[in-house]
Amino acid sequence: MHRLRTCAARLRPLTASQAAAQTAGQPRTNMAAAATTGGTRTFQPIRCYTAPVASEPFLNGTSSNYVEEMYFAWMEDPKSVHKSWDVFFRNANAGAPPGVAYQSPLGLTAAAGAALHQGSPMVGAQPNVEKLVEDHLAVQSLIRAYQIRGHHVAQLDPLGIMDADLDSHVPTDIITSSDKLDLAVFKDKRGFLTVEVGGFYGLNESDLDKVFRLPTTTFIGGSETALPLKDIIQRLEMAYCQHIGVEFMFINDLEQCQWIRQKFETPGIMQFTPEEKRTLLARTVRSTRFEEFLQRKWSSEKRFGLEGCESLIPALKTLIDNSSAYGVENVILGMPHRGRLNVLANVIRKELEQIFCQFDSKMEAADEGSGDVKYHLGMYHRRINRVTDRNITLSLVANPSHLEAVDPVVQGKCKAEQFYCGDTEGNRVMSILMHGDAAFAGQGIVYETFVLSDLPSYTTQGTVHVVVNNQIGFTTDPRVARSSPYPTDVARVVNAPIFHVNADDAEAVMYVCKVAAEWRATFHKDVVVDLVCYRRMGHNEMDEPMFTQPLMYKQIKKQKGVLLKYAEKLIAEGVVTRQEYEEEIAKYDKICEEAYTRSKDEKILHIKHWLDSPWPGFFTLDGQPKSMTCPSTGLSEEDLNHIGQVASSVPVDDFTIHGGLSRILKGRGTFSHRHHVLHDQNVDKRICIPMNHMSPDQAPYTVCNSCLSEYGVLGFELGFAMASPNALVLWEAQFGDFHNTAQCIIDQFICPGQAKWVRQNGIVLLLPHGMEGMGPEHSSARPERFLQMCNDDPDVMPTMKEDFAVRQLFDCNWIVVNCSNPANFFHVLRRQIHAPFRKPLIVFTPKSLLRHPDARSSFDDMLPGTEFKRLIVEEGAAAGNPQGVKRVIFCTGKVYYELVKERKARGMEDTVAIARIEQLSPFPFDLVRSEFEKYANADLVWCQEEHKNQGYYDYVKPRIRTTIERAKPVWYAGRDPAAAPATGNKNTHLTELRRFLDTAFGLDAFKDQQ
Ligand SMILES: Cc1ncc(C[n+]2csc(CCOP(=O)(O)OP(=O)(O)O)c2C)c(N)n1
Ligand SMILES: [Mg+2]
Repeated sequence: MHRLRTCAARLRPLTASQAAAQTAGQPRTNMAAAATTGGTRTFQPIRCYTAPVASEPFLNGTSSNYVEEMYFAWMEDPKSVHKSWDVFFRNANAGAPPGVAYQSPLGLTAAAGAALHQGSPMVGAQPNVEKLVEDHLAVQSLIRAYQIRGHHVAQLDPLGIMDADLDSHVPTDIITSSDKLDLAVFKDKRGFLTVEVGGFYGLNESDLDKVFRLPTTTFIGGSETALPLKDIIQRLEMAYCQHIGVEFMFINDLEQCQWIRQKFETPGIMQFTPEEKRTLLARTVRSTRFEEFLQRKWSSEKRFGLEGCESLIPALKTLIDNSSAYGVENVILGMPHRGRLNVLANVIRKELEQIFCQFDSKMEAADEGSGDVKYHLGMYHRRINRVTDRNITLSLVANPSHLEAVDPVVQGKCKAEQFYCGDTEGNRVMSILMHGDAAFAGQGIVYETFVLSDLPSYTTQGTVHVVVNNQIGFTTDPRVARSSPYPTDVARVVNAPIFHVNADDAEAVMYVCKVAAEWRATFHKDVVVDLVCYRRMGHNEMDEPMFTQPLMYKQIKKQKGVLLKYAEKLIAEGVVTRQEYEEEIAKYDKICEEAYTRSKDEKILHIKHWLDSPWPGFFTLDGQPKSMTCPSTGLSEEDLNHIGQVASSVPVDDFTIHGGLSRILKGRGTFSHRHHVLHDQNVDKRICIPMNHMSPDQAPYTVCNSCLSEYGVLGFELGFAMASPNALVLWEAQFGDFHNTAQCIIDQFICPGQAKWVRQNGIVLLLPHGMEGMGPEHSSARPERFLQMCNDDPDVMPTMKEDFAVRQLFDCNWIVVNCSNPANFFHVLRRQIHAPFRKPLIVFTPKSLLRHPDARSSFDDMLPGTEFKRLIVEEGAAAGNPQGVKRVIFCTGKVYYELVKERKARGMEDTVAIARIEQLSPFPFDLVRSEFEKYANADLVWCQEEHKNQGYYDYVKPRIRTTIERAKPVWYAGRDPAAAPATGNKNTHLTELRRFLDTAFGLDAFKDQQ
């Protein structure tokens, strides 16, 4: 009923065409079409205007039918209704706001009555300041409406069939130049009366010529401070409703909003020199003809072509040129499959023959490893930027199929490059991330990456995001693929401006990219360029899109490509001649043909030519480690003492630390990671990292808290570690259990990264692990999963050579350890950097062992000459008399201490030997064998605290069997198989522990199984 009340105040007869349009359902018309046909805009049928409902007290409840009847009668003949209704409908028609339209018949003065008879509306008869103010406010609101919602009306879809925001309605508060400002009324489905636009502000046709003062929050005036309403509308349309849709009004910073308004509202701001236009055309030629060339030569090969979004190439080049002009020297790019080969060829400038030869299925691989498909490989290239004449390094980070997974990796690498060149402001190094529309909207890692964007330890000072928004994801229509209007809405969370642009308008694309580069250089914040385009072919070139998108593809078949459109425009403008255009095409086609001929000479594929992050000087020239030895990882006592002293001191003056922490630093408590950073108890955010006070020439030591993300943060750290072999990068999961929300980084990058992309990586994962009765989600870092992905062969006893231990490391895909004492942890971390190559290191780290009195090491175990122990042999009584030993228990990690305690309690020190496998993978075949051979009369048990289908058992058992040539069984003592990693019940936990310790020390426990 409120709808009736508020709308009835603005009644006006419908024109025939309006009435027809409204019954037909109100889609948003294409404005260009509306303008050319002279048609009026149509509107969403149901709109609720919130005017004061009590203003027209007689319009309530059941009176609506009566009012309608009166209204329609009045339309036919104003004299057929009572004077009071006549006054009301006339005033409403004239734009009187709710509450003013109605006047009591008793209040009708003679003058007013006379005025009515002359047909002058009341509001017109009383020109007053109030109306002036109201109209100005209305115009101000209108300007603001364009700034906020103009993008909903912009013509973004090159196909003209879908709305980029998935909503065909025009916002009620936007008046366009094709609108009739006269008010209109119609009945909606529920019988309510509602009105058309214009009425929203109480403006009408006669106001169009009135001049309004412009607020300071608009730049549409250029040098003028006031404009007629019709010019205001037209300029707002030019700024916000053509081929660019700007979404920015959610940014809560006035300066930034003003900056954007100025870039898009200033009349005539989008101007290009003929030179710029010709460059743009040449770039579009390259982009387009590259795909056409591939299609001609390899029509049945997958390449995930760029057809329909050829503007991506000039877009990226514009971003890079402009960023280079602002001082950027190094750009790290991440992108999915779509148009990747084109980006490699035309943006990064990979030699074309290197790209073409990859289509030859008979190419032999020169490098070890499994390699990857051509549209996943990375690339690094340093060259001169032709436009700015400055050096620029471009690297495209290799990525897996898993969409968006590379985003945080790119950010990490970018951060590292900034770090190594001291670029704290991000003036010299930047990242560009490309996205598909479906993936950008759907993948959570996109959000996780955005969340990192402004955090002190993770910011890269602004990323430019470019979305290839072809309005489809494989076969999925966006209307069932996302809940947000645009695929880019996720970026709003960090206040990034979003520039939607119709990718068939080459100059509009170039313009938004210029602005995006300038935005990043000015504010050092993220920005999104949304290239609204289409996909001319199927998802890949083999796919038939008509099966699933028949209507869209009917339109696509008719669609002229961007190159042709732009060439025709420039020819018409006289910027190029048809002949010049054709010569440009012929020139590039020739380049492709010649490269194609050369590509046939390429017989061997070198994946290392596709490295995204070279490590100059780290390897020999042919990419091999400089040695196959690893020096001792010990340190002198003096150094150890010094480090210990500084690390447990407060090396700055006037710094108050927590009393409890003083106790810990004096060695009377457990030191843990949180104690690396000291927080002043009196000054907010004042911190001190003692490890940075070791010596003047030390390497910087960074400890960072991160946002609560595993996928994003681990990806970031991996990217950081990728940039250089000389940093030790460690990522710790709060509990090992949580690493699996970063599973994609582990499965797609860390485990197989070197095999796929030849790039090594020395990242360290610290995963707290141990069964301590803390329930199913705080107990297991899932060793079984990491071990299952190790590439060493369980059934082959390796040949033992002198350098076996290092060579084994060199051959593995990652190292998995569980250190049972601090010295071994110390050594394994130092080995990461002392080794002549890099491998990821997975460490199951202790929890209760941090406080365990026996889990200690003396300096002796860390002095020069000492090193990481892959296996710690039995050193107690049993070792003194091996013949008397009845059982050898192999184990790893914390359970060792439970076993030792139990053995002591049972008085079995002479009969049971316990050996700790500290490096699970690569497996220490040699050391296990010698430990086994030492105890000739012993049976052999693998003991673990984890469940049988978890932990290490499935990994170690076949390897121990291979080592001992299956001479004896490998018995199992541990928890039974289970679905969950641990019980949540403390008693059950202890009962399970007791049970498997009984098995481990019951010398008859396996009798029945023999
Ligand atoms: C995480 C993930 N899930 C699913 C897929 C399978 N897949 C490959 S391409 C694609 C569609 C991607 O659509 P969009 O992001 O819009 O990119 P477009 O191919 O349209 O350029 C899908 C679902 C994938 N590669 N990665
Ligand atoms: Mg898509």
